[in-house]
Amino acid sequence: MTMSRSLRIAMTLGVAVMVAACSSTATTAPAAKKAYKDMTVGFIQTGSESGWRAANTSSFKETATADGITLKFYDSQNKIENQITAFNQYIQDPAVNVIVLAAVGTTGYDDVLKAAKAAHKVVVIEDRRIEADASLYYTYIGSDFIKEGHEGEAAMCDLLKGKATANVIEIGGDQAASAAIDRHKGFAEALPNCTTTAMTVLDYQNAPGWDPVQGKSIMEAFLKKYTGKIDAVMGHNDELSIAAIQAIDASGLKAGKDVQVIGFDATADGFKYLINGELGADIECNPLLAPQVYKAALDALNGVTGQQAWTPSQEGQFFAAQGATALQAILATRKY
Ligand code: GYE
Repeated sequence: MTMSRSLRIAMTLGVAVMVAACSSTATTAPAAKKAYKDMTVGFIQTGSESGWRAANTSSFKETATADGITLKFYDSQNKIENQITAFNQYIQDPAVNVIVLAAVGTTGYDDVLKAAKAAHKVVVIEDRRIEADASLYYTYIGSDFIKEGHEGEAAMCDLLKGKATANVIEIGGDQAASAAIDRHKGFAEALPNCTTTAMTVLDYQNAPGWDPVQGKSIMEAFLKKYTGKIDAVMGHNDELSIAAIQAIDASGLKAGKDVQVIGFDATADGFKYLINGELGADIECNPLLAPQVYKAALDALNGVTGQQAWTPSQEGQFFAAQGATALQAILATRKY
């Protein structure tokens, strides 16, 4: 029995239409949701310049182990050029699907950020802000250093109560770092807020790489240059404040009595000097950022959009005036 040619054509067309119909409505199975075990993170750390940095590094290593994340760690020795090298390394690495940057500086990252984006690598900025278009990375999780500067000024104002005028020395962190740039800016812009003491920043110098040894030499030089004129010191982190305290004590003055000192980070070492009264105030900066950073990276891998450009860290302040017992009790609860 022979089937008419037109009938065969009609049936073939019919089948084709059905197949097409099936394939168009057959939605492609949604990509399986990624989990932490699917993340390989290239983490570009600044270096190992402070107690805060050590706590930040531990947060990333310990959380990666706990969550089953593969972590490739890079210590940039506080050099921006090393961070660019690491970026290119991770961009070339097919296993790496997430790059996390703790930035040594604020600029110079645009090209590698664009290259990472073109290579479909998720990039999350942690700890320090950078000057790059937010479209070049998924999100930034880190502290409001300007606000910390404001809090430092308020703490210093309180410590200097009773003095009509006061000269402040500022020992800065690395001049390229947003943490140093913004703490300096925040402190300076808040000075007029102190109505009880007219505070003046007598002099300011940065310690390259946040090096406390250089911080101590800077303070020693200022103590010679401004003998009898220094009322207070603002160190940009605990190590630099402690270095200043050591130089003050070595000069025959007493930190916490003749010269008021404040710091930033509130690490265990900072608490030690709060407890002995030589450090008058310590503005906390939270290093335990890994859980938030990894969560954001996983969201990015799973195509979550509408994320905030910046998630400021939650932080507090601590004062010698709280007393040794209370500070000891707080210190006992802290991880770093
Ligand atoms: O204050 C300092 C570290 O970026 C918040 O960097 C961080 C700073 C911190 O070297 O101790």
